[in-house]
Amino acid sequence: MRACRGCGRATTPIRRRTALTLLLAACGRSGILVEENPDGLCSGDGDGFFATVVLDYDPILAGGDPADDEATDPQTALGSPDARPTPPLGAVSLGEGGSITLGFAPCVLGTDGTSAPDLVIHEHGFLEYTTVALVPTARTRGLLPGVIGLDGRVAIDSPADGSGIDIDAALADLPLDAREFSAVRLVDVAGQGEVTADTPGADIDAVQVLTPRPDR
Ligand SMILES: [Ca+2]
Ligand SMILES: [Ca+2]
Repeated sequence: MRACRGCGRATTPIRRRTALTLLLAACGRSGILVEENPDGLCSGDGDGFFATVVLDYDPILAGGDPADDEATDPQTALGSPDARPTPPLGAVSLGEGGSITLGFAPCVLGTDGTSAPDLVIHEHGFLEYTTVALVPTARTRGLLPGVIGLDGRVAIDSPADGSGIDIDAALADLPLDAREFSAVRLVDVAGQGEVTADTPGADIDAVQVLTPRPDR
Protein backbone atom coordinates (compact mmCIF):
# COMPACT_ATOMS: atom_id res chain seq x y z
CA MET A 1 0.00 0.00 0.00
CA ARG A 2 1.27 3.42 -0.85
CA ALA A 3 2.18 5.52 2.14
CA CYS A 4 -0.51 7.86 3.39
CA ARG A 5 1.06 10.70 1.47
CA GLY A 6 0.39 14.09 2.91
CA CYS A 7 -1.70 12.78 5.78
CA GLY A 8 -1.94 15.02 8.77
CA ARG A 9 -2.17 18.28 6.90
CA ALA A 10 -5.70 19.59 7.05
CA THR A 11 -7.68 22.37 5.55
CA THR A 12 -8.40 25.20 7.92
CA PRO A 13 -11.99 25.56 9.08
CA ILE A 14 -13.34 28.80 7.69
CA ARG A 15 -14.92 30.16 10.84
CA ARG A 16 -13.46 31.96 13.80
CA ARG A 17 -11.39 29.83 16.08
CA THR A 18 -11.71 30.11 19.82
CA ALA A 19 -9.37 27.41 20.93
CA LEU A 20 -7.27 24.80 19.29
CA THR A 21 -6.75 21.22 20.21
CA LEU A 22 -4.24 18.85 18.73
CA LEU A 23 -6.10 15.85 17.42
CA LEU A 24 -4.13 12.87 16.19
CA ALA A 25 -4.94 11.96 12.63
CA ALA A 26 -5.51 8.34 11.77
CA CYS A 27 -2.32 8.20 9.73
CA GLY A 28 -0.67 7.58 13.05
CA ARG A 29 2.24 9.90 12.47
CA SER A 30 0.89 13.39 12.36
CA GLY A 31 -1.64 15.63 14.00
CA ILE A 32 -4.18 18.13 12.77
CA LEU A 33 -5.41 21.26 14.40
CA VAL A 34 -9.12 21.35 15.06
CA GLU A 35 -11.37 23.66 16.98
CA GLU A 36 -12.22 22.81 20.56
CA ASN A 37 -15.21 25.09 20.27
CA PRO A 38 -16.27 25.00 16.63
CA ASP A 39 -18.56 28.00 17.09
CA GLY A 40 -21.42 26.61 15.06
CA LEU A 41 -19.20 25.00 12.46
CA CYS A 42 -21.06 21.68 12.80
CA SER A 43 -24.54 23.14 13.01
CA GLY A 44 -25.60 22.38 9.46
CA ASP A 45 -26.15 26.03 8.63
CA GLY A 46 -24.86 27.42 5.39
CA ASP A 47 -23.58 25.48 2.42
CA GLY A 48 -22.41 22.41 4.25
CA PHE A 49 -19.03 21.21 5.32
CA PHE A 50 -16.15 19.61 3.47
CA ALA A 51 -13.75 16.79 4.32
CA THR A 52 -10.93 17.98 6.58
CA VAL A 53 -8.44 15.14 6.85
CA VAL A 54 -7.04 12.29 4.76
CA LEU A 55 -7.13 9.04 6.69
CA ASP A 56 -5.93 6.74 3.93
CA TYR A 57 -5.03 6.86 0.25
CA ASP A 58 -4.14 3.79 -1.78
CA PRO A 59 -4.09 4.35 -5.55
CA ILE A 60 -2.58 0.91 -6.20
CA LEU A 61 -5.07 -1.02 -4.06
CA ALA A 62 -6.13 -3.06 -7.08
CA GLY A 63 -2.67 -3.23 -8.62
CA GLY A 64 -3.19 -0.51 -11.19
CA ASP A 65 -0.71 2.12 -12.20
CA PRO A 66 -0.84 5.32 -10.12
CA ALA A 67 -1.56 8.66 -11.70
CA ASP A 68 1.02 11.27 -12.57
CA ASP A 69 2.56 13.00 -9.57
CA GLU A 70 0.46 16.12 -9.94
CA ALA A 71 -2.70 14.03 -9.49
CA THR A 72 -1.66 11.93 -6.48
CA ASP A 73 -1.83 14.44 -3.64
CA PRO A 74 -4.80 13.28 -1.51
CA GLN A 75 -4.89 16.64 0.27
CA THR A 76 -6.43 18.09 -2.87
CA ALA A 77 -9.65 16.23 -1.99
CA LEU A 78 -10.04 18.36 1.15
CA GLY A 79 -11.92 21.60 1.43
CA SER A 80 -14.37 23.08 -1.04
CA PRO A 81 -14.22 22.29 -4.78
CA ASP A 82 -11.29 23.99 -6.50
CA ALA A 83 -10.28 21.70 -9.37
CA ARG A 84 -8.69 23.17 -12.48
CA PRO A 85 -8.16 21.84 -16.01
CA THR A 86 -4.38 22.29 -15.81
CA PRO A 87 -1.85 21.63 -13.00
CA PRO A 88 -2.12 22.13 -10.13
CA LEU A 89 -5.27 20.12 -10.72
CA GLY A 90 -6.76 20.48 -7.24
CA ALA A 91 -8.11 16.92 -7.40
CA VAL A 92 -6.68 13.49 -6.63
CA SER A 93 -6.89 10.47 -8.90
CA LEU A 94 -7.91 7.32 -7.06
CA GLY A 95 -6.16 5.08 -9.57
CA GLU A 96 -7.89 2.16 -11.27
CA GLY A 97 -9.59 0.39 -8.35
CA GLY A 98 -7.83 2.64 -5.83
CA SER A 99 -9.26 4.13 -2.66
CA ILE A 100 -9.29 7.15 -0.40
CA THR A 101 -10.73 7.62 3.09
CA LEU A 102 -11.59 11.14 4.21
CA GLY A 103 -12.64 12.33 7.66
CA PHE A 104 -14.71 15.28 8.86
CA ALA A 105 -13.21 16.21 12.25
CA PRO A 106 -14.26 18.09 14.28
CA CYS A 107 -17.72 17.40 12.80
CA VAL A 108 -19.38 14.18 11.71
CA LEU A 109 -21.48 13.33 8.70
CA GLY A 110 -25.14 13.58 9.70
CA THR A 111 -28.36 13.35 7.74
CA ASP A 112 -31.36 15.66 7.43
CA GLY A 113 -34.02 12.95 7.83
CA THR A 114 -35.56 13.70 4.42
CA SER A 115 -35.03 12.48 0.86
CA ALA A 116 -32.68 15.39 0.20
CA PRO A 117 -29.00 14.52 -0.40
CA ASP A 118 -26.72 14.25 2.62
CA LEU A 119 -23.36 13.64 0.95
CA VAL A 120 -21.96 14.93 -2.34
CA ILE A 121 -18.85 13.55 -4.04
CA HIS A 122 -17.39 16.27 -6.25
CA GLU A 123 -15.48 14.66 -9.10
CA HIS A 124 -13.17 16.36 -11.56
CA GLY A 125 -13.22 15.63 -15.26
CA PHE A 126 -15.00 12.58 -16.61
CA LEU A 127 -17.49 11.11 -14.17
CA GLU A 128 -16.35 7.72 -12.92
CA TYR A 129 -18.16 5.48 -10.51
CA THR A 130 -16.97 4.80 -6.97
CA THR A 131 -18.35 2.68 -4.20
CA VAL A 132 -19.11 4.56 -0.99
CA ALA A 133 -18.70 3.20 2.55
CA LEU A 134 -19.21 5.15 5.75
CA VAL A 135 -17.20 4.81 8.96
CA PRO A 136 -19.41 4.94 12.10
CA THR A 137 -18.49 7.22 14.96
CA ALA A 138 -17.56 5.75 18.33
CA ARG A 139 -21.14 6.45 19.44
CA THR A 140 -23.00 5.04 16.43
CA ARG A 141 -20.86 1.93 15.99
CA GLY A 142 -23.19 0.03 18.31
CA LEU A 143 -26.36 1.53 16.85
CA LEU A 144 -26.04 0.10 13.36
CA PRO A 145 -26.83 -3.62 13.76
CA GLY A 146 -26.95 -5.59 10.57
CA VAL A 147 -25.54 -2.89 8.35
CA ILE A 148 -21.89 -2.74 9.42
CA GLY A 149 -19.73 -4.98 7.28
CA LEU A 150 -16.82 -7.09 8.44
CA ASP A 151 -14.56 -4.17 7.55
CA GLY A 152 -16.35 -2.00 10.12
CA ARG A 153 -17.96 0.22 7.50
CA VAL A 154 -21.48 0.73 6.16
CA ALA A 155 -21.73 0.36 2.39
CA ILE A 156 -24.08 2.85 0.74
CA ASP A 157 -25.45 2.74 -2.79
CA SER A 158 -24.33 5.82 -4.67
CA PRO A 159 -25.88 7.18 -7.84
CA ALA A 160 -23.73 6.70 -10.93
CA ASP A 161 -24.66 10.14 -12.21
CA GLY A 162 -22.71 11.95 -9.52
CA SER A 163 -25.71 13.51 -7.84
CA GLY A 164 -25.88 13.69 -4.07
CA ILE A 165 -26.39 10.65 -1.90
CA ASP A 166 -29.43 10.40 0.37
CA ILE A 167 -28.15 8.38 3.30
CA ASP A 168 -31.57 8.44 4.97
CA ALA A 169 -32.99 6.33 2.17
CA ALA A 170 -30.26 3.75 2.59
CA LEU A 171 -30.67 3.54 6.37
CA ALA A 172 -34.41 4.15 6.67
CA ASP A 173 -34.86 1.25 9.09
CA LEU A 174 -32.50 2.78 11.62
CA PRO A 175 -33.21 5.68 13.99
CA LEU A 176 -32.11 9.11 12.85
CA ASP A 177 -29.58 9.53 15.65
CA ALA A 178 -27.78 6.39 14.46
CA ARG A 179 -27.09 7.97 11.08
CA GLU A 180 -23.85 9.72 11.95
CA PHE A 181 -20.43 8.87 10.56
CA SER A 182 -16.88 10.09 11.05
CA ALA A 183 -15.44 9.36 7.62
CA VAL A 184 -16.19 8.13 4.12
CA ARG A 185 -14.22 5.65 2.02
CA LEU A 186 -14.41 5.83 -1.75
CA VAL A 187 -13.18 3.01 -3.96
CA ASP A 188 -12.92 3.44 -7.70
CA VAL A 189 -14.83 0.80 -9.64
CA ALA A 190 -12.28 -0.62 -12.06
CA GLY A 191 -13.10 -1.17 -15.70
CA GLN A 192 -15.57 1.66 -16.20
CA GLY A 193 -15.46 5.29 -17.19
CA GLU A 194 -13.13 7.04 -19.59
CA VAL A 195 -9.60 5.68 -19.99
CA THR A 196 -7.30 8.47 -18.80
CA ALA A 197 -3.72 7.23 -18.45
CA ASP A 198 -2.47 10.30 -16.56
CA THR A 199 -5.36 10.31 -14.11
CA PRO A 200 -6.72 6.75 -13.86
CA GLY A 201 -9.86 6.08 -11.88
CA ALA A 202 -12.21 8.62 -10.38
CA ASP A 203 -10.70 12.05 -9.70
CA ILE A 204 -11.94 13.47 -6.40
CA ASP A 205 -12.06 17.23 -6.00
CA ALA A 206 -14.05 17.48 -2.74
CA VAL A 207 -16.45 15.61 -0.48
CA GLN A 208 -19.29 17.67 0.93
CA VAL A 209 -21.40 16.97 4.00
CA LEU A 210 -24.69 18.81 3.73
CA THR A 211 -25.75 18.16 7.33
CA PRO A 212 -22.67 18.28 9.53
CA ARG A 213 -23.18 17.63 13.23
CA PRO A 214 -20.99 17.86 16.32
CA ASP A 215 -19.31 14.60 17.29
CA ARG A 216 -21.30 13.44 20.30
CA1 LIG B 1 -31.36 12.86 3.47
CA1 LIG C 1 -10.02 19.97 -4.55
